[in-house]
Amino acid sequence: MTKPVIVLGGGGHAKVLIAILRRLNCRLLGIVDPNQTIGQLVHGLNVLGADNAIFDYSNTEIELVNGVGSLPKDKGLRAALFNTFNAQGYRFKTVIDPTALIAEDVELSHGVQVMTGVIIQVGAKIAENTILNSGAIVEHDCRIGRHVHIAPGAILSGTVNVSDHVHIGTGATIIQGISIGANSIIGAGSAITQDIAYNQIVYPPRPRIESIKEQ
Ligand code: JB2
Repeated sequence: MTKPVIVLGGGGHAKVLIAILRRLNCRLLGIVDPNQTIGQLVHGLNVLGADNAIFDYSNTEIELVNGVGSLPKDKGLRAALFNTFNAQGYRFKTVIDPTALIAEDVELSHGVQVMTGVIIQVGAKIAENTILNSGAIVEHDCRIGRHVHIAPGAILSGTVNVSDHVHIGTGATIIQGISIGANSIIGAGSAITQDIAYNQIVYPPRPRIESIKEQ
């Protein structure tokens, strides 16, 4: 039987995860968030307190869901929460939206979050605490590291290698066989056709914007 769940964080990412967890009929104990008031309802769940409220439950009786998301330059908290509670023996639930299409042999480590409409093709391996956000496509034999965020609608062609702590922005496209070095940020809408080293930021071309002349 699946264990009851506590969600860390009460913001936008948590809201989407809670909707998925409800579709999966998970038993939700509440939210922990240092910036919310104990007893308040957030996304329909009771706020249990700050993160130390987790210790009211043993690591064998509950699972955690990391509802703190990540932004390109603000990825540290999500990874830190995962590492802290993982080191205390708590297990982070692997969340898979029922609409995701996942090939049979795909390997998902614990705490991976596969959001609505994601496609993961044969031979892909996704490491812990990574988010594959709504509508992302991860093609065959990709390797995705830990604490990665693949934002909505991003497309990774076959055999792409993504190292730890990478952010791949909304709608970015990575062609086959490319490697993205750890901690790098691929801007939304980028088309990546060459390897990207460690700790780089890729800025895509900006759209040109002009006012429409009055007739
Ligand atoms: O130490 C903490 C802590 N610090 C801030 N522990 C816990 N458990 N929660 C913490 N928080 C809470 O995280 C904040 O009080 C807030 O409720 C939440 C962050 O919410 P926000 O909506 O700002 O961001 P997010 O992480 O849910 O979503 C980001 O990442 C997603 C993947 C957003 O950029 C989304 O647009 C994006 N889809």
